[in-house]
Amino acid sequence: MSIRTACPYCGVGCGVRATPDGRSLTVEGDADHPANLGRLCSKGSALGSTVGLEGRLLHPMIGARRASWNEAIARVAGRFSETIARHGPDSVAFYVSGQLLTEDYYAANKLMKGFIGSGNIDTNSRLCMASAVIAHKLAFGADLVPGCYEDLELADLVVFSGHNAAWTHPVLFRRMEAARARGQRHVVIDPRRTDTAEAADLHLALAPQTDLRLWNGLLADLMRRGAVDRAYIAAHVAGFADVEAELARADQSPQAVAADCGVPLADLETFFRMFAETPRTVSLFSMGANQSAQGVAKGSAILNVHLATGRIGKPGACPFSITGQPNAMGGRETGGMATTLAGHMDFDEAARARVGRFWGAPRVAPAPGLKAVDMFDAVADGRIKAIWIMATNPAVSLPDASRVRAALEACPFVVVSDCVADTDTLAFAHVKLPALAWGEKDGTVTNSERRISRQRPLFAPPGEARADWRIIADVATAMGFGDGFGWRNPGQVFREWARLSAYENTGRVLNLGPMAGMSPEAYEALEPVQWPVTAAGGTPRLFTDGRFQTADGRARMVPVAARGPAQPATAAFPLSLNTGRVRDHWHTMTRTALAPELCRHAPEPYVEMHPADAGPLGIADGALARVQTAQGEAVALARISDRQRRGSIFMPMHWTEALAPAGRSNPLVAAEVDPRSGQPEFKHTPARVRAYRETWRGFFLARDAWRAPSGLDLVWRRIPHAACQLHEFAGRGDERERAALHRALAGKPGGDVLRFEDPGAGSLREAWLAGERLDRVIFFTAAGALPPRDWLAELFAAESLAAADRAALLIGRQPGTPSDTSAIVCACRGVRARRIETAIGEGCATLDAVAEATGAGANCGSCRPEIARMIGAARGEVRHAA
Ligand SMILES: Nc1nc2c(c(=O)[nH]1)N[C@H]1C(S)=C(S)[C@@H](COP(=O)(O)OP(=O)(O)OC[C@H]3O[C@@H](n4cnc5c(=O)[nH]c(N)nc54)[C@H](O)[C@@H]3O)O[C@H]1N2
Ligand SMILES: Nc1nc2c(c(=O)[nH]1)N[C@H]1C(S)=C(S)[C@@H](COP(=O)(O)OP(=O)(O)OC[C@H]3O[C@@H](n4cnc5c(=O)[nH]c(N)nc54)[C@H](O)[C@@H]3O)O[C@H]1N2
Ligand code: SF4
Ligand SMILES: [Mo]
Repeated sequence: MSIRTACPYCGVGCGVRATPDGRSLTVEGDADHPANLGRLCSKGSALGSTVGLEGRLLHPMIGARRASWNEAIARVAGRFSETIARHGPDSVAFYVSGQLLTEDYYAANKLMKGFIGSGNIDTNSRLCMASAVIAHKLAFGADLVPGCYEDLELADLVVFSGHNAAWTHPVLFRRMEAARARGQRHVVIDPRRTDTAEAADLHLALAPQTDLRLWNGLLADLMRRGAVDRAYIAAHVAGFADVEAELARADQSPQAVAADCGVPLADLETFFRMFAETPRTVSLFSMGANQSAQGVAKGSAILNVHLATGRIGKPGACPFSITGQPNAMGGRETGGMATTLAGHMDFDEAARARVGRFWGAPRVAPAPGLKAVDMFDAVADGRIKAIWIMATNPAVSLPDASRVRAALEACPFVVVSDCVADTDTLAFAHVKLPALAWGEKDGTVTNSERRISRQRPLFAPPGEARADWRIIADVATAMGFGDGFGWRNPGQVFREWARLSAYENTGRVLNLGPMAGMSPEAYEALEPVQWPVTAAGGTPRLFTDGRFQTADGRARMVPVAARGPAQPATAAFPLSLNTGRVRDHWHTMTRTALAPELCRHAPEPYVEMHPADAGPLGIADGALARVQTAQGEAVALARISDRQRRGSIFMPMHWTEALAPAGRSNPLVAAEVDPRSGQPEFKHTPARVRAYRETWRGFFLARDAWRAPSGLDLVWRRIPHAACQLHEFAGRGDERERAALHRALAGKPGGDVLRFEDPGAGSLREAWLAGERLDRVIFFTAAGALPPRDWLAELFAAESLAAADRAALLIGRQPGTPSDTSAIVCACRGVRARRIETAIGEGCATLDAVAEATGAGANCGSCRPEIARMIGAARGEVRHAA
């Protein structure tokens, strides 16, 4: 029987129909869910591969030993209470996550801000949405996302501002691709030519951090053309004159703007004209806007343009800050951010009194708490002495990650709630608390369009894992706050939250009032609904009447001036390091690395750079490169591509100590933040690149995951395969290092060993057998070539090794015709680039023809933009040749 639930990954919030069978699962898109109407992307489609119990944290741990829940709860409550008693409420903190459910978020916020009495609860949404939140508050009076997904289909023009939707919100992108086939046009503003840009009508590859200049220039141009909506402004907007005056301070001519943004004048003028002529315009903005030391201003500049043209609250017209995590929005609603109290209320006296009354809270936090980066600074300098981290991996994902690790190392008391047993952050935990994972959790999430959906349990709780809200309530009770935390199920938490949203609500748009009286059965059966919820149901679009949540009902335009990045490039660090996401991985890979099919598209850490930057450095495509900043160094595979803007390099954020210790991006990223939102400038850190120049390299295949042997200077990357783990390595040492590595990997002798050594070439091939099965393989070489890994990886699936394979192992060459080792483009069907190129060469000229011939792109469609690019490239070549 299938159960309707919601995908745990991105903020699209797709509905999933899941059919559990024991501990396994088949999934399909929920055709009745309004977010996806049956579609799923590569990550959603692979959910079934991620729900096994291997690697799960299933019991509480104190230090290295297993503990009972009673003991673990008592320890956490005791240490928090003692710390508060001795050093005050602000000496403790919670760092939480947009991957918690609304019920969890509500409970955590209530405990910290109502009962402990500190504002020190912040969420990883600080790294993600904080700038947009402030921009919304400034413009609309509250953190309100005006539009809905339907607007993305009704729009005639969609502007993607720092948003690689093709990879990060694939199902929404599918919906917009369909609209594009009906005539919708796309403009992408991004320094990189992403797959989103590749597919667009116009790509403005602007210089990093010049968005403000661009959006201000657009507004000035709209004013010059008389394309602003004077009637709308007169009726509904304040601050227009101030913005006009601010714009007049700089040269807003298209020539000057194009020069400063580093884009061709003709393209800029095309964009300005398209925007002016298209009333139904949606401007999507994401991390390229938010993750900036001027993130709030970037958001304001976009909102200004929409307010000045009255393109808001209308079908197909709105500014649209898209959320990243499945429940980033839920955290913003309940008060997961240190800067809001709860339910879109701030820390003014009236709100504090109201929330205090509602909660029956003894000591409501008097003021906002520390924002994420400041919070970890306070951990580092000892102001915070106990921290509880839930559902996030800050040792990987915060900027200047080495500093964050040092802070956690020095912190007297670190508690981590997670569902897996081994994350970079758990390594610092004094107490580890096992949380329920997706598929076990029960509650609600809110997606990018304010739509509340149920995540429903598919499996019984494994081991001793507990729901996050319940762990929080248990700790609160042990701290003596039992009265406020006596819930028995998530429905009770939700109803209390809905009641708070409606409590003394005389103008807060965020209102779930009618849901407060829901029966348990109605909560169980809840259909997706968009807040605000009225007796008539949900609300797709806000501000349709031109009234905003300000005292006078008018929206505010906010003057913003263009400026450069927080840290300009220098002679020592001339490049701009940009970081972000790949198509098939989710953040710190604790879940997507469980699905081998999601590890094929981008198997290991890379740094993408323009040929003109790589050439003079002697860095070839596929070579290892060292990326250095003032904060640290990483080593990653160089990808040389003109899709990268000259002077700017890109690294994915995903790799961790567990998977690729040298390939982590965040030890490089400077902790510069937007002064108002506290959001880090993840998209720009001055950097340089050097060739790594390894003296030897190799790989190691084993049935289990291995960490890099300690004490060796290695670049080590683990790549999960279906039947084994591939570990790639390279080093710069001599034969003694090679011998030490060999000793570390060879382990105890025993079983059959196949071995070939060529000391002259510094080469070694060795395979260990356990019975008839292949158990481990090591290959390394100082000079020669290495064989295809996929061939060897597949040998691990065999029950017994054939004689031909044994011989081939020793020769180090795959028998028969060499297999295709080009990159996998289609994760669902495992189709490689070469196969697709061949099909295109044989006459497949459309996406459908390629899908028909190869299967690529026929399932989730996440790879369709890339295949379209390949078709385009092939066409270009033909034209070139002719
Ligand atoms: N596959 C996948 N999807 C995800 C996630 C994931 O981990 N994996 N995570 C989810 C989460 S939490 C989030 S927040 C979203 C993020 O979704 P996106 O915001 O789409 O993702 P990013 O890759 O972080 O950054 C977007 C783009 O900003 C561009 N950019 C960099 N600097 C600038 C600049 O100065 N100006 C402009 N205009 N653009 C710039 C980058 O080149 C990049 O292409 O994705 C969500 N979806
Ligand atoms: N360089 C760079 N860094 C970035 C970004 C970037 O663009 N560039 N983007 C930033 C952004 S936008 C984001 S959102 C962050 C994301 O960064 P993180 O939040 O650190 O990344 P995740 O891997 O999603 O971490 C979630 C953790 O929670 C666990 N978990 C999952 N579900 C549950 C649950 O229900 N309960 C509990 N208790 N645990 C659970 C997972 O196993 C995992 O360990 O990264 C930020 N860091
Ligand atoms: S787009 Fe993909 S990752 Fe995002 S919610 Fe839908 S299926 Fe999940
Ligand atoms: Mo995010």
